[in-house]
Amino acid sequence: MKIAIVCYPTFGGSGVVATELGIALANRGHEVHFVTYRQPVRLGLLNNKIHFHEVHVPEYPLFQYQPYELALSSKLVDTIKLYGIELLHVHYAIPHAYAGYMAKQMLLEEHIHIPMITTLHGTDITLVGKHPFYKPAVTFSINNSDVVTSVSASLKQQTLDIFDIKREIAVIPNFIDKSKYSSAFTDCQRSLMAEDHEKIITHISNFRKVKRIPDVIHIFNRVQEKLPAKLVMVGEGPEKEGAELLCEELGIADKVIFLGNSNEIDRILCFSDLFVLPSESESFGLAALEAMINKVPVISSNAGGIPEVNEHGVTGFLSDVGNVAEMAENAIKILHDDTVLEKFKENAVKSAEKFDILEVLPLYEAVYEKAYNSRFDKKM
Ligand code: GMT
Repeated sequence: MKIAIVCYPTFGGSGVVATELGIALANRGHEVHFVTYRQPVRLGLLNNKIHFHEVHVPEYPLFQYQPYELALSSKLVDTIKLYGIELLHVHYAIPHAYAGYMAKQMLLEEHIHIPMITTLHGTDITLVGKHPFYKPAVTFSINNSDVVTSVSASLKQQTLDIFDIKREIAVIPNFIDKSKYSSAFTDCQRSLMAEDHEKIITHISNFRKVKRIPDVIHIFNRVQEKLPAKLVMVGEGPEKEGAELLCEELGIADKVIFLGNSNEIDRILCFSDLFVLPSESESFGLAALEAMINKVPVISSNAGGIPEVNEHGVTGFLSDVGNVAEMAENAIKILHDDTVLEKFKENAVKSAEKFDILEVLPLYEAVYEKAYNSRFDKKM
């Protein structure tokens, strides 16, 4: 099948999922066309099965805001016609589902029926999408998608609670590719980050408020009072500077390493002992799943879809949002004894394997087929 994928090309989870999905689809023989404003960060070499089409938004002084949706829907129309694309999969409702719907309508004028799958990722619903300024447009584009999927049962429920949804929502969880990890690294180069006797705690995110970055620092601060440890902070975002200051204030700056954005997540997770994700809201927590497949247990909040990924007492521990004292205690519970740590590591990887791409890809292929076969129906 020829599939166009629209996503954010950045380090955020939705872009990562869309990119990895596209690569997996191409490996299965589909022809995949990414349509976005920059080549997605996780997308490596392009080939005859993976194409990238850049959306250009020319600056025009009259516009205070450049019309990206307009440029995207025009680019979609052109790409779909030029390459004979059969199906459109948009990741993140805003503004991709809206632009996709406009492209669909323009193509219909030319008797081209292109089914659209919309995948909801989280903040497009729980933070941005529910804002009254966007809500009518988001509701409209969800209800006018041919198939809607959400990355967790929790996100599905939140979508139904917040919006007036008249469509079925299929839950298709995020995934990892376990074959990539079985032989990943023989030497993690742990010594570059910490002394042998120190434990390594890692946090990876886009450093937005919703990630509760100060909680990560406070949890680490409590842990390092009890056992020798380093904290590795990966990512960039508005909360980073405050986090650096907080480390100074707490006198732990020499134990915290801020790495910025990285394309070497697996290498970093390879030398990590524990992953911390205390988010205020999290539809799934792909970062936690990526940690788990790299044998890293997770200390997290119990927000949103995290409990669908991190199993309490098995792959790590869950606590109420903001309960840093309990999160620190649980972290110490895991880290203080190497036998306990080893058990949690084994459980983490075993549990993550349930989200292997081989299990999840057929779910997407099934909804693609359903959408494609009913493309002439008025409303599926
Ligand atoms: O976590 C973010 O802020 C980025 C955001 C995105 O849309 O890229 O991530 C969301 O989608 C990911 C992939 O489906 C999920 O794993 C994250 O949990 C979700 N983030 C939130 O719900 C806050």
